[in-house]
Amino acid sequence: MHLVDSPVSPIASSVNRLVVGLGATGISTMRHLRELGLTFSAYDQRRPADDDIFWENISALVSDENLGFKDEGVHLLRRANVIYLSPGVSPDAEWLISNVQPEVKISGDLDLFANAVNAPVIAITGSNAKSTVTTLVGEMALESGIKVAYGGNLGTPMLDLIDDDIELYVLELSSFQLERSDGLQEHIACILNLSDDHLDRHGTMPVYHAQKQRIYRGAKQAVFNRDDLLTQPLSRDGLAELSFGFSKPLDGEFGFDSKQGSLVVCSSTDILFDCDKVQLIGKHNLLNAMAAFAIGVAAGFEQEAMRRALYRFKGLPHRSELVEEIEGIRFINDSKATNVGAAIAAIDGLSETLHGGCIHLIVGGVAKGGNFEPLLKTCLQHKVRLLLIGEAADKIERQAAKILVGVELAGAVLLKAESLEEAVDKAYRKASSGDVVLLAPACASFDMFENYQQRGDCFKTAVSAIADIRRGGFS
Ligand code: UMA
Ligand code: ADP
Repeated sequence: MHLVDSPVSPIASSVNRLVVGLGATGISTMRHLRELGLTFSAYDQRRPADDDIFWENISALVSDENLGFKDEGVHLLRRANVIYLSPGVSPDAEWLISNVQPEVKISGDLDLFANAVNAPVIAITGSNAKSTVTTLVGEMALESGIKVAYGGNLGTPMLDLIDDDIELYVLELSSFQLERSDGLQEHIACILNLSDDHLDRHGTMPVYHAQKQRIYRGAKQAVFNRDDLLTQPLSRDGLAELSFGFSKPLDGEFGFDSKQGSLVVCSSTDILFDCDKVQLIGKHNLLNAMAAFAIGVAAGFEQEAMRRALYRFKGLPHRSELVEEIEGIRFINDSKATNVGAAIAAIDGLSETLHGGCIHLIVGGVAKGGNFEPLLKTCLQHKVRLLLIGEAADKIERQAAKILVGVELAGAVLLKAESLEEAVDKAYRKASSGDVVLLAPACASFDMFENYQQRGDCFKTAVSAIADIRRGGFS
């Protein structure tokens, strides 16, 4: 099985193409192949219910005999020479490997996208902050008057963005999308940060790191985080580089500085923006704004337009989102913190706004192979009380028992809750003015919720219920 550089040409008419995984990516891939006039079959391990909206989308795209599900569809796998694999399907899955020909080429929507577009592409990846930075870069481009389309892992499948009028594409790319791609050409590429994530799928950090590094293949310009060595391009042949980071910038770097007592972001000595005017919460988000600015400068956007877009950007829902302030306690929804690195960034980012207050951190869910020790160590550096929820609660408790040994507050530092509502309630009862109740679960949500949005909405509802009671004067 070949992930790259297969001798099979995907556009040859004799090729048996198969789209595997019929979610958002699979449907957009089929639409794209049809527009190119290419034939294909389609396969999914799960057969949607008869009344599922799926059937409305699919009937116009592929005939019944070229559509297969579960065991009845594996003959389609056996005859395929090129497979367009959806990001959620692992190329190492036993059911896939045991049914495909050894010479099959595994590809994905990114290769089709790279072949189809003529306009420049900005590609952004990282363990965290991809959606925030991609959206901000997209908004900055729009404000600069550029006809831009942005999406990818962010939501709109990249093949659905393609349009002849588009002058610039901004793509959020996941390790899953990069894993099965030969690379983009002529683009600006950025890795924002790298920490443990998706290790249940990639196995080890070096493998995950290698998948992320693929973003730099064929790029002209790399933008990376100089505080995070793993984001730096491993291969630097002919690649221009720009870095961003927390430190004061040297020549050609982006960083923080202080001007007349205010925190500013500079490139070398040029002031780019004033941090006080940014509406996003937390220093980690200022770093994200800096990364977006660095990408925008590399792409030649107008600086004044970038500032306008940045100053009005309030951030995406479920990312360090202030829900309510009740009796001086801020309730912040960071449900999108689905891994340990994100939760650490959320805590570190907030710490400067605390002025001695405590963070009541609601954490837990599906661990995805993550190790919570770095998060627990961060909790020790700040005043953090933990409220554990979901599947990972026992694992976190076990790791905490080792790390929090001897901590004076041990009994009060860690509480368990059966539900998110109960965790919010317990956190509120322990909190006092100046504290923050933070939902940053460091885990996926699937044990208790459909997705991170539903988890964030549940948090907001629980907080609103407390606010209503307080406003109504009940206790
Ligand atoms: N399927 C199988 N076998 C499997 C796994 C899945 O047959 O082993 C089938 C499912 O039955 C389903 C289809 O594949 O019908 C789903 O495919 P998919 O999981 O690739 O999902 P899509 O709907 O195509 O969404 C994907 C991304 N999902 C994943 O990477 C898991 C979306 O990112 C992305 O927005 C979308 O393409 C458009 O580009 C989501 C995500 O969670 C938000 N991404 C991860 C993340 O951000 O951490 C990487
Ligand atoms: P992604 O698309 O990579 O998941 P998002 O923009 O949706 O990125 O943000 C996800 C989470 O990442 C946020 O909820 C926050 O907890 C965390 N985060 C935001 N900025 C940073 C950063 N600079 N470094 C690490 N984690 C971050």
